[in-house]
Amino acid sequence: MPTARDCLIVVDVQNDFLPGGALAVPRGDEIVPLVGPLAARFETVVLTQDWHPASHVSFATNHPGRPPFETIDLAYGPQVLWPAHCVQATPGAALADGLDVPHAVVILRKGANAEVDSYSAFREADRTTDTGLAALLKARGIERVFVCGLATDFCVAWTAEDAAAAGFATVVVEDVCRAIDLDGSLAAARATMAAAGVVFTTADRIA
Ligand code: VGL
Ligand code: ZN
Repeated sequence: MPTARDCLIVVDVQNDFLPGGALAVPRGDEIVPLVGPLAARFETVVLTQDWHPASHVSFATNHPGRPPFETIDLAYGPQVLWPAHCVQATPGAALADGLDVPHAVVILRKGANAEVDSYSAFREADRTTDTGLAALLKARGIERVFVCGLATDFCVAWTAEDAAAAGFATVVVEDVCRAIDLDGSLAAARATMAAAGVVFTTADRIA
């Protein structure tokens, strides 16, 4: 059973990442009803929301001639170009209907800087700009972070890796995640997470 020193981060369970959305994660809808019962076991729950301006650097539409899902090199490293998604205050950016976490204490919006992507809830893709989340969790006495949500191989993975790097014991609740799986990105993300000390579990094991 999670204690007061555990927290759950629910990553990007937003309309644009569900089937029919702008950047649909296959079977992403399946996790929506699983999040509420999982979150109910945690006193501290953080929701994240991908929250981009229309001019965001990760949107293929902002790179004329470049198709979505191609990778380009930016000053801070490789960047996958995505279909425009989770544009601030649009219906696609809204948290999914049926996401039932009334006791969430923080909704962290990320990716608002037009020039830098932010898969992780802890820092932007330049790997330097801190969101302040680690300090917030530490101030609340959190020592272990569980992560679930969308997508396993991007925002969940980067969030989990950064949680581990920030000194939290980090656990990914794998059955309450779904992946985009672009060119082997899921297997790569699993390996990178494991190398960072992240461990994996399933919701039924968090009694
Ligand atoms: C995500 C790609 C672009 C995610 C966000 O939530 O995993 N992936 N923006
Ligand atoms: Zn995004």
